[in-house]
Amino acid sequence: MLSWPAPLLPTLPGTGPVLKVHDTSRGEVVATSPDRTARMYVCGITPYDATHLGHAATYLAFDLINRVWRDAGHAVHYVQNVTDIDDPLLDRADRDNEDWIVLGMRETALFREDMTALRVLPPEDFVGAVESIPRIVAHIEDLLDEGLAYVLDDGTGDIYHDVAQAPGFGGESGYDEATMLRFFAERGGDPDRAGKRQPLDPMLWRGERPGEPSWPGPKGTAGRPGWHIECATIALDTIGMGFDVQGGGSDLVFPHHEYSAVHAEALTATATGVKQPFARAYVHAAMIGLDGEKMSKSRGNLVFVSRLRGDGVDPMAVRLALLSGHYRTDRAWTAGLLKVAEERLATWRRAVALDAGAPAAPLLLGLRERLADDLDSPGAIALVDAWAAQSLTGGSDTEEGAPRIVCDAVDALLGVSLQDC
Ligand code: 5CA
Ligand code: ZN
Repeated sequence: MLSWPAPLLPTLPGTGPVLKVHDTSRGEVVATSPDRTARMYVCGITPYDATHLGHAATYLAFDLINRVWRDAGHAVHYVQNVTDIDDPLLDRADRDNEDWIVLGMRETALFREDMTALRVLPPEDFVGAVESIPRIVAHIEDLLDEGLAYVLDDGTGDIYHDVAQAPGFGGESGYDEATMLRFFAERGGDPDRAGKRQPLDPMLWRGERPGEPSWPGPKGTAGRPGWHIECATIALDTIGMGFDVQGGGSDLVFPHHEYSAVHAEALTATATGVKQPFARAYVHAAMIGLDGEKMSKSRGNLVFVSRLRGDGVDPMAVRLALLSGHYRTDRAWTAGLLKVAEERLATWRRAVALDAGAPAAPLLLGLRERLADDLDSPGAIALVDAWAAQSLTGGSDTEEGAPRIVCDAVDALLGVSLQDC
């Protein structure tokens, strides 16, 4: 589907260092080692409601990865999906007596607008689940042919992946079975369903149900795709196996990213005989909360990006507020956070409007170093604060033209446009 327009990305003098990020599967910060073109897949929205600040924070974290890689001289093949068919979409459309397709299209359009306003670099491939169904079906047929998937024997036509035959299962999350069972039950799985070979087998295909949309399915059946095979298929179709970063919020560590990896690894081993990891690193952004709870559509405790925009809040202040916390720290959204960000933005803008300021080169070095070190955005912001304070105070150690370079650096690396500089 249509992506969104790219913001201008200023070119900076020199190049940045190698990016290190935290990989969930190894449980440590690791150096990324992309080819000339880095490859990243980030799990996209389920468009049944507007983009809230939790979604935004997650996409901003991966936007920093994109920016740091580009600054290090890489091209970036960035892919994001849209889960434009799934239970929540149908439930919401039903509740509001609305067409689920129109609901999905409207919320996806609003998401594009929010991402554009937040200056998030767009994915090269922005791919919907529905448009991917023929390829998802082909993949499920491959798994059935190899005896790695099975049709449930209860007349529903539902198809499951037999995880007992998936040797890499558990490798992404590192969770033990009890933890997997708990998250599986909490996050849309069906451990207790009768007729499954193992409680942790995930659904690949849901057979046609009355009143639900359906498409031609594996082996001449009808129905709709499961969630994990959607992301496995879209990633395989666009950037293939062994890509550099698989991303999403920490709520996707299990089951979603575990199963996407297991599906893709089984498919590739079947097709090529070679066992290959799905991604080189699994990167997870922490949860944004409000009033002590995770911000989520199902809890209804949401602050929407579009609502803040509608209230006249500068999207660059929203961006700065979200980046003022580290992406791996669960944190709360507060009005105070936004106020601090608005003040900071005003200070930075005053500083970059000067003709001369504190030297730019040490700041650029510091910014690059902080962001390449597991996306230390709070550390990077503190450096710009110090530079702005020093520049606004004046003094002898000022450099003609430094504010211009800092303006570009803050734009290119943090994605914060300071305008008119
Ligand atoms: N469509 C699936 C992924 S394939 C999905 O999880 N959609 S979503 O709309 O629920 O979430 C979109 C992205 O935002 C996911 O990466 C999710 O992990 C992340 N996310 C959801 N809630 C929060 C939150 N409160 N804080 C941070 N990130 C969040
Ligand atoms: Zn996904």
